[in-house]
Amino acid sequence: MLNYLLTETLPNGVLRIQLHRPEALNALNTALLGELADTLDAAATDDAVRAVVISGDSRAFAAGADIREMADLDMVGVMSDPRPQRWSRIAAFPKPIVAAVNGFALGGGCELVMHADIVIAGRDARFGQPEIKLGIIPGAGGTQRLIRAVGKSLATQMVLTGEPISAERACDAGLVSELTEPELTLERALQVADQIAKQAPLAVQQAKDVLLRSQETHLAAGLSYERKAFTMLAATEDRNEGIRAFIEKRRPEYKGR
Ligand code: DAK
Repeated sequence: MLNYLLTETLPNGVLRIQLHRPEALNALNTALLGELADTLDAAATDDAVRAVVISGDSRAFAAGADIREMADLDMVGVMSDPRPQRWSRIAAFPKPIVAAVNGFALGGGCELVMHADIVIAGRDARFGQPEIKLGIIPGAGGTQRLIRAVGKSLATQMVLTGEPISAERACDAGLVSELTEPELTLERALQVADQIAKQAPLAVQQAKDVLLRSQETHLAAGLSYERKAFTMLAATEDRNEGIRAFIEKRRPEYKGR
């Protein structure tokens, strides 16, 4: 049973996940993070799911890790904290995730945004890593992924001052791919996910994998990785179907094979 998430798999293959802990601005407590990791693990092997949309509500995507929960952890507690493992499972999810962000995306909330592959944000969204104001630093990839998303100077300013940036700034910097009016954020994210869900699933997963690889490797290794993935896809039925459908001027029917 899920206590902190609302989920629904739509007929088009899009799994909608809404973070639902409104009394704490969707702060990511350990239980919520566990539910999210479990839900994504199950979706990874569910052929009915081809893309995922994660949203919060109008006030917050997520205001970070649960600060009250963190208060009780000493160093030994942090060392045996189950949360890093849950974050790793979220990061390993092989299908595309679109984040629909309104309101606050702070700390772990901003880090969850950066675990998404595409970010659609309402003009009211605010992105920040305020951990420094609590005497800590980002703990779920915020230093490493933010610098790759927005560049060194802005990432350093955000992490060292803790001050959030506007949705517009986040879009200009590359953290967000599209801005919308706040009431349309989810709808637009669902549209983007629907477009992805219509593509050949194996090609989509390979593309995600290769794109992410670019953040971890140098160009020659990345290009070699891309070539191998491209070659492997030549063995799929969907690749033949996609090309045949183009030539026959019809819509492809992908089977994920
Ligand atoms: N944790 C727990 N409760 C939170 C919360 C949070 N992060 N953020 C908000 N809330 C709760 C508030 O306490 C309040 O609860 P009540 O007092 O009503 O019971 C309710 O949500 C509404 O919040 P406010 O009354 O504060 O609402 P405002 O509109 O006045 O202010 C705000 C909104 C977002 C500016 C403010 O709530 C705020 O500053 N929140 C804290 C933001 C923050 O500092 N976030 C970073 C947390 S540290 C790790 C991985 C990751 C992390 C750590 C470890 N490992 C893998 C080990 C991540 C760390 C963080 O994210």
